[in-house]
Amino acid sequence: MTLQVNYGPRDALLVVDMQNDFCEGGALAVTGGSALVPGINAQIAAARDAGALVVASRDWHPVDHVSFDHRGGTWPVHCVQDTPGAAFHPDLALPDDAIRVSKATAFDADAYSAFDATGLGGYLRERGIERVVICGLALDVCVKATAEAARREGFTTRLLAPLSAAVDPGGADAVLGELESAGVEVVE
Ligand code: VGL
Ligand code: ZN
Repeated sequence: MTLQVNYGPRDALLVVDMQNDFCEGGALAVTGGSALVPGINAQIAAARDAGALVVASRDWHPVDHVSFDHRGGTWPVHCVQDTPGAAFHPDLALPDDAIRVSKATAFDADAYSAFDATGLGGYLRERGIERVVICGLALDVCVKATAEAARREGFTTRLLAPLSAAVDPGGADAVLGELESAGVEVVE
């Protein structure tokens, strides 16, 4: 599926958490995760050709992070800093000059949005970015939180729904509805 987005220099493509642990075979695998890679690579290439900024976030937890179930959290151990599971998917074609944003790096706090305690919003404004185009994983967790935060930060926000997948696929339609209500332009 080729999604036509007319990128320009005031756009940022924000690829959320395309990491091994969220893809098939990973610790917190999202069904359909790996299959998103070719389509996301096409968006990266289109964004880059048009002079848009390419940003990739990654979930980047310390060992014994508060979100892990053995610490009373909700998730299995995943995306531990510098482990293979935390690495970007090997086929993700991230240019060398793409901006990498690590989130949820504190022992005692989780963060689902790529804007949460990262300074990303201010950085994008400094770069003159007005619109954020979002894809990646997981639709019902970090993609949702990131899209909502992008709106709150004042960016025009577009979600490329076919280039995202949910931990709970049954809840995906409800998530898309909530995002539309929050002012996110959802491309289906
Ligand atoms: C995520 C669960 C836990 C995500 C991160 O990136 O969607 N999901 N941590
Ligand atoms: Zn996490």
